[in-house]
Amino acid sequence: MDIKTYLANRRQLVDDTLTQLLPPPGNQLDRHVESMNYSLQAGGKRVRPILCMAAAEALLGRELDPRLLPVACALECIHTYSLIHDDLPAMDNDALRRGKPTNHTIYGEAGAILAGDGLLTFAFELLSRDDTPGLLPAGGRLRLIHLLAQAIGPLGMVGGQALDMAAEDRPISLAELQMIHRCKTGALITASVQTGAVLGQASEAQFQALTAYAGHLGLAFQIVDDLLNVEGTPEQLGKAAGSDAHHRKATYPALFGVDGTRKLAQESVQAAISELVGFDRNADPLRHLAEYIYRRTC
Ligand code: GRG
Repeated sequence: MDIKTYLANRRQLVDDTLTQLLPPPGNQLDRHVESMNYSLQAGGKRVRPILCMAAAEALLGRELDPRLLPVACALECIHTYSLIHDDLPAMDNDALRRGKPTNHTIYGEAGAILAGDGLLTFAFELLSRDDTPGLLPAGGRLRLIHLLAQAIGPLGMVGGQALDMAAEDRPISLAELQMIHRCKTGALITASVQTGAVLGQASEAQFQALTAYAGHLGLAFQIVDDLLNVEGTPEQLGKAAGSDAHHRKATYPALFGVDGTRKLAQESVQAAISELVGFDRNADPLRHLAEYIYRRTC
């Protein structure tokens, strides 16, 4: 399969659906909705919604059911909220994201906090909309909401961010680094695949295999992110390179060197793909996505 065409097609579907789903302009809340939309449409790769769709396709076949799209888009809303808040002066204090001024530099700090809050809450509105009868068995929506809330809450993404902030400017162990990554980045990636698995009505064994795939993939994603921070150009990254070293952050390249880190990323990708051994050709997008994440340059 041609992964580039697949990704471009899925990305377009996410972009179009997000535009349709966001509240329409035309009232006093325009500026708030504009600030949410500014970051949502700033050129993200849409990795999380695409993982959700690809996991569902691995189970249901390659004809995408459009009823899945609002759930996939909810994942992108959550991801975008996390980036807006991560960039705030009280957190990473970044002026650029995806090559564009960060949300707070345009809409102010309060506007950016509210854009993040709006996106997070809107995601759960999308997830709980019960306008697609027959998409999920009874209790399926509640399971989706529970999975995601757990992944991004105090023991997931938010907790990981808190650990990361507390670890700044002090040496940390590999175990601490792994814990931060598993919570901060890995939990939402895993939940994206699990959401697709629930939508695809996975058996327990399939759910476990897809969860294991996502665990390895999340690790590869973070390791590659660390490598890009060392080796990427500002044009590729959409922000200044080398920020991890500048903030003296513990990273994989700092612990294992660039070559050792690349090898670890490759091993994680292979481990992810090997978890899919029980799946047929319908899981090819998931296999190619793992390779794509290893080779990505932004
Ligand atoms: C503020 C609650 C809160 C959480 C923030 C995810 C996160 C937690 C912060 C982002 C910090 C960061 C750069 C982590 C590395 C991995 C990562 C999430 C990269 C950005 O994701 P991509 O590459 O971004 O999917 P695009 O721009 O393509 O959407």
